[in-house]
Amino acid sequence: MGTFYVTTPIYYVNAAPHMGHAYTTIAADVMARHHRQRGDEVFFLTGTDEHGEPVANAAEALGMTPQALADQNAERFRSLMPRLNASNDFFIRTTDAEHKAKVQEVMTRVKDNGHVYKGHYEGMYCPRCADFKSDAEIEDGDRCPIHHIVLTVEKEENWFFRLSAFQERLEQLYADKPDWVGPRHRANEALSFIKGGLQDVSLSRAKLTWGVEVPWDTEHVFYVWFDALLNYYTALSYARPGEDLTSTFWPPQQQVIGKDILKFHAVFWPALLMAADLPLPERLYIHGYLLMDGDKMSKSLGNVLDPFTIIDRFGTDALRHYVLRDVTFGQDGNVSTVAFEGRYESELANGLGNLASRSIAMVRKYRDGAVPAVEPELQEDFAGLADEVAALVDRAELTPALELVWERVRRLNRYVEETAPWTLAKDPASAERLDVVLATLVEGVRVVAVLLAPVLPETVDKLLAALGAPDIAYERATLTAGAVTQVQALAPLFPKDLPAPAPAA
Ligand code: ME8
Repeated sequence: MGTFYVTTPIYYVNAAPHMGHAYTTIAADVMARHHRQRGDEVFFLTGTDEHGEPVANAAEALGMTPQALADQNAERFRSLMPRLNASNDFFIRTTDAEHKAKVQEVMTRVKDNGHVYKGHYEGMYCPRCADFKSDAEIEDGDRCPIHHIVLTVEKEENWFFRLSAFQERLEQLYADKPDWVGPRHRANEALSFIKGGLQDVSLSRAKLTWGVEVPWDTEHVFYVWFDALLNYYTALSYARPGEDLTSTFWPPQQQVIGKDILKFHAVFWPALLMAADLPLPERLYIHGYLLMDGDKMSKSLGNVLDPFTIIDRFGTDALRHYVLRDVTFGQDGNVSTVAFEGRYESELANGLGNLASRSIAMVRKYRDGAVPAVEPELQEDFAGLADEVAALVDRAELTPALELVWERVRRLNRYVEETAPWTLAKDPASAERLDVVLATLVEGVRVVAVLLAPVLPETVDKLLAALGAPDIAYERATLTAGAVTQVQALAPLFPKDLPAPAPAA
């Protein structure tokens, strides 16, 4: 048992939340819930990134002030969290006064440590990424590789962060701790970027833009990425009123991001922390893109699968399960309503839902709801399962971890077919055998439920309530005699006769 601090990126408020944002949040939430089960003291942070050109430009286009747009859209992100059943301990907004003051404090230390100077810069810039692109990154001569828009040429006189000075220390970091970034190919990608030669990066913008004031030069605001990255650190100092959690939770055990922001998190971020004399995060995990029709889902590309629509129709758990199950976490993968409905039916309704309802129904029918206190079978199939799942989650391998559990769901459904309790029930001589089968089923369902609690929190609540065994502490994830003594009726966990989808607007 220890502490577990997990973060998502903070999302831009220039657009409404979409499935990509839901995806990262769900993944981090699963890790947070899993660690709470293991008895760790958990802090789970998410929030919104509210400064910089992406927001200022979007506000201007809408005829709003940046603050008004930020307030409006931050609220949409904040209200996404309970709808996803995200158990975040805090929601940071980079316009919070406490965040801004702490950014100024840390950046002043970076400057005092000698890592900041005034200089000139000219380069190709993407206003949507708020990022200068190196020659190797530029697509078709003048376009952003992510947004495919024409880059602008920007010339600046401003403050610079001496990133180049961290080249060796960063190479050493990757040599000493090759696992600090996962999956492995992303660590290699970051390392090759570093080995390609690091240039100093602009740290401030002239004050025309919307951001945190540079304390030693009030004509400037910090370049949004410096302000944004530091959220992971600043939040701990004011998330809990009257208490500073920094010494309890810093550094994070796990940060989760999408591959679009790898460079910032796997290169700039450790360098910035080194420059500020702060300990580095233990692990950064970089997941892939959810794709629709092979392209990255994003508001600006207009190809968005709406999480709210799915939640309204199928429930939160179905969405949580689908995104982690259908796309291997860490890789890119297509998502579609057809694939979603397929998984819902086969794994949730027919797989887990059917297993749970028939197991409980049989105990009620043949034993009046009383579960025989006998040693369950299938011990071998469940031996070591909880430890294997925990080891995978520790490496952020969420999809294989889920697969291990679903193997047991399938095993239990096969067990029902093999043992045919309805036949045993007809023969009084088979009463003892039926006791074992029923105890095995109920106990197997309980263990599966405990392991699925981080992914399907609502479903597991209902299921464990029906089993009268609500405890999801991780050590409860082993088959034991007598863990469940009496079952209650269970309404279908995943109804098949769902309301028709709402007509397209
Ligand atoms: O980049 N598939 O914010 P953002 C999977 N504010 N994940 C996706 C996705 C997709 N199609 N689209 C978005 C920013 N994401 C900065 C971050 S952090 C200090 C600052 C997820 O609103 C994924 O986690 O553009 C990605 O990294 C993040 O949303 C980008 O969110």
